[in-house]
Amino acid sequence: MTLVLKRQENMEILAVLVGLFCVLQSNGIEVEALENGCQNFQSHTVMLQEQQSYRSSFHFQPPKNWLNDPNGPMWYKGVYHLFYQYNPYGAFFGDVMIWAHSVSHDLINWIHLNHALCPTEPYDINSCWSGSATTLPGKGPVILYTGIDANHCQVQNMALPKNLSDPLLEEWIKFAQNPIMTPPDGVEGNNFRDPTTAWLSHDGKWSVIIGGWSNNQGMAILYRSEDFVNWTKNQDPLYSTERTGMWECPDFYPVSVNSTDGVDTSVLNEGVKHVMKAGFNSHDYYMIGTYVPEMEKYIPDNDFTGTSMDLRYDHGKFYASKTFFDSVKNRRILWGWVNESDSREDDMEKGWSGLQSIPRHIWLDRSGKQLVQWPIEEISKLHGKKVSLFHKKLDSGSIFEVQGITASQADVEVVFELPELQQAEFLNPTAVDPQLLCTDANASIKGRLGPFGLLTLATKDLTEQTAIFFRIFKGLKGYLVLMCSDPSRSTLRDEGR
Ligand code: DQQ
Repeated sequence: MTLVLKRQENMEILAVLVGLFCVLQSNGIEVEALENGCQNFQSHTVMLQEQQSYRSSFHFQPPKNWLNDPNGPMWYKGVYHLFYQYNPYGAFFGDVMIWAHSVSHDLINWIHLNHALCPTEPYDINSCWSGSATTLPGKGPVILYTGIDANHCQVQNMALPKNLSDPLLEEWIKFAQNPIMTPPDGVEGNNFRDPTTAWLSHDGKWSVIIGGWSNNQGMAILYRSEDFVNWTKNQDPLYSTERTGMWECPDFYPVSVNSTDGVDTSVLNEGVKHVMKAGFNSHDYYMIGTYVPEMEKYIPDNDFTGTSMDLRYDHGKFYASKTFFDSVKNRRILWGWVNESDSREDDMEKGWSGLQSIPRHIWLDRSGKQLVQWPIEEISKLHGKKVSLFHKKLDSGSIFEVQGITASQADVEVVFELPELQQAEFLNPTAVDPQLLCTDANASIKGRLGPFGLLTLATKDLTEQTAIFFRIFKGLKGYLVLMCSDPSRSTLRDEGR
């Protein structure tokens, strides 16, 4: 091709070329200064509030469209960052998913920024799927994410901030040598995704796990690196099991054995145990155990069983979650995607789908056998009018209306006192699936002690209601409280859904 240009035009073109392709040094890692291409994916039109009667205002949501997994949560230079899977084209999971980006000073009030990562390159042209952020000591944050490449194969890519002095980290640059990991032998191109936050191991090398499925086993595929750029697959996964499906969005982190404080992801000492979380069958399951870096093995106290007895973060709508260590308040924070149950048609009509859970402080229970979670303390910023009631007697079959609350969202603290527990029915939780018990014995079925609880979002005639109810049982070692919700009458529009 011959370019015949006047001198001035020629200079402009040169300037454009330099702007697009110059090579930068960021974090000491060489990156390609490509425009991130997100200009083509911005979606700014905002729906009117009155059209959105069931829209949440406590939880994190973009102004419109589909949201799923939280990605790369972190704190940097005074600012909390949340990236998330987003479809810029509508309220449905799309063929082209991107990383949207929001920032906050308190994890409650958020500002939506321009999108961070969009499909532009052969290694992510069909979507930028989930991943995590790692802060390299003395250098700054790096994102690892899954790209869906031109052959629809899942590969792992890296992106770095364009300007480390920008606390908002508004612009991200993809690494020139992406992809940095491709599916290893034995792992198919659709079973290799969702890199975790990496950690510095005993030998000074970085470790990261990728969710996978191979040989009928769900697994945490382990990669190691000296420089965060060149990654080698460890011979064996950090953990694998035949009892689960493909692992999505794994998470791996230490928890303190004697404190509710969080610990940074690379901490390894006598005072911590390690949590391994994996998403499969649409739920997030976890194990507590010991990480043995010399053997590159994770040894859980109790292996996954593939049954309902496996530990779950949440028994409601909560998936693809991710934690991060908040160094400001020394705590570990859990985010999860609240994947609603509306139909695709309803989602399209309302113009949005999905929200992020209220961020939760998460720590190891004193028993060492399970995790404990609680909404972060900043949630008190959302509290408005307080309604208090004391000493109300609930007779069998009676309903008592709490007056003074007109909002569709309320944070409720309630204490029920039961005068008599002796008559509770016996329940052996290892023989009965409590989850099924909630569904089978919905809120309308009477037991000896329960159901009692709250009817939320109820119409005056109670034809529409969402029951949150409790039943008490006698267990093998004491009393058991079963907490359930019954969404079967939560909308009149599509009864029984
Ligand atoms: N969602 C992402 C995947 C991940 C899945 C795509 C989990 O990376 O495995 O949006 O919800």
